[in-house]
Amino acid sequence: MKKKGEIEMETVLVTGGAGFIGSNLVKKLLFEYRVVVIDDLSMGSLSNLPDSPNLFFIKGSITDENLIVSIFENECFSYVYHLAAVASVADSIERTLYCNEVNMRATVRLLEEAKQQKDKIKRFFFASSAAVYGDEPTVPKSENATILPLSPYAIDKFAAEKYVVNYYNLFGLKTSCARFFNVFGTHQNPNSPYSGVISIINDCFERAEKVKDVQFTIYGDGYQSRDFVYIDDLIEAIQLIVKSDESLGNVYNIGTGKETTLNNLISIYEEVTGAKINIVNARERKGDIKRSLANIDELSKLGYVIHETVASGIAKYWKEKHR
Ligand code: NAD
Ligand code: UD2
Repeated sequence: MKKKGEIEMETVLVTGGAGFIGSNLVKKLLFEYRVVVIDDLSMGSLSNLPDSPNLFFIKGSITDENLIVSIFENECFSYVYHLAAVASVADSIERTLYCNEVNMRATVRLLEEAKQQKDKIKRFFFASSAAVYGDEPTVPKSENATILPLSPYAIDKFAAEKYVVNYYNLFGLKTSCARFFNVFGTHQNPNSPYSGVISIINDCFERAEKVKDVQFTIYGDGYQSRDFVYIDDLIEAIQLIVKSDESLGNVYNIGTGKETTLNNLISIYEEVTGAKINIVNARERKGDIKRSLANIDELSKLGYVIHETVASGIAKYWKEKHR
C-alpha cells in the first residue's frame, strides 16, 4: 500500500524478461520501476532474474490470449518492452506455424491490448532483428536498406515491425522498434548450436580451464564478420529510444558500426584468457551471411554513445564470471 506522500512507482511490462536480453533489461529497470515479466521459460530461466520486491513474474505464453487480456486488465503500464520470441532461425524453419503464432500474431495481440491503454503507455518497444536484411551484400546497413528476409523468423520480425509502426500511425499508440545486430554478454545461453557465437566461444574457453583439447568449429574460413554489440550498450540504446520523442513510430539499428571476424574473436579470447583452444574449420553454414555491419547514424542522432568495443566487452563478460 502507498504511504501518505509516497510516490507510487510506475509499472512496466517486459515480455521474454527471463531471457538473455530481457533479464539484463529487467535488472536495469528495477532501479526505477515495478516490473512485470511474462515468460514461458522455453529458453529463459528464473535464475537469470534478481530477487526483488518490485519484480512480478508470470510464467506463461504471450500466445495465451486470456492471460494477456487479464494482465492488461489488472495492470496499468507506463512502458511495454516486447522481447519474447522464438529467437532461432532454425526453429522457425522447423516450427514455422508455431513461431508465426509467437513472433508475429502474439505481437498483434499485445498491440491490441496496449491500444486500450494508449493514453497511459509512454512507449511500446519491439525487439526486431538485423535478420530482416538477409544476405543482400551491401554494408553497412542503414534502416532504409533493402529488406530481404530469408527465414520465417526474419519474415515474422519484419511483419511484426510493420504492425508496431502501424499502431502508432493508425491509432496513436506510442511505439518504436529496434533491429538488434549480434548481441553478447552475461546470461546468453551457449547450449544450442544456434546460440550466439560469442557465448559458444566463451563456453569453450571456460571448459578449456578444466579439460584439455577443447574444440571450437568455425563454419567457413573465419573471415565472416558481424557487428557484435555488448549487452550493456544495447540496454542503454533501448532506453534512449523509449525516452526520445523523435523515435516515435521509427525503427533503429542497434549495433556498433564496427565489424569483427570470427578469427579476430578467437584472438581476442586468447589475449583475454591467456589460453588456447583447438580450432577446426568446417563447411560454411547454409544461408550464412559473409558480412553484417550496422549503420548507426540514426541512433547516434538520439545521443547513442558506445562504451564497449568487442574486446572490452569480452573482457568484461569473461571477468564477470572469473573474478
Ligand atoms: P532469448 O531466447 O534468451 O529470450 C527470449 C525469451 O522469450 C526467452 O526467455 C523465452 O523463454 C521467451 N519466450 C519465447 N517464447 C515465448 C512465449 N511464447 N511466451 C512467453 N515468453 C516466450 O533470446 P534473446 O537473445 O534475449 O532475444 C530477445 C529478443 O531480441 C528476441 O525478440 C530476439 O528475436 C531479439 N534479438 C536478439 C538478438 C541477439 O543477438 N541475441 C539479435 C536480434 C534480435
Ligand atoms: C544471427 C542470429 C540468427 C539470425 C541471423 C540472421 C543469433 C544467435 N543468431 O545469426 O538467429 O537472426 O543472425 O542474420 O542471434 N559460427 C561458427 N561456429 C559456431 C557458431 C557460429 O563458425 O559454433 C559462425 C556462424 O556460422 C556465423 C557466425 O559465427 O557465420 C555468427 O553466428 P551467430 O549464430 O552468432 O550469428 P548470425 O549472425 O550468423
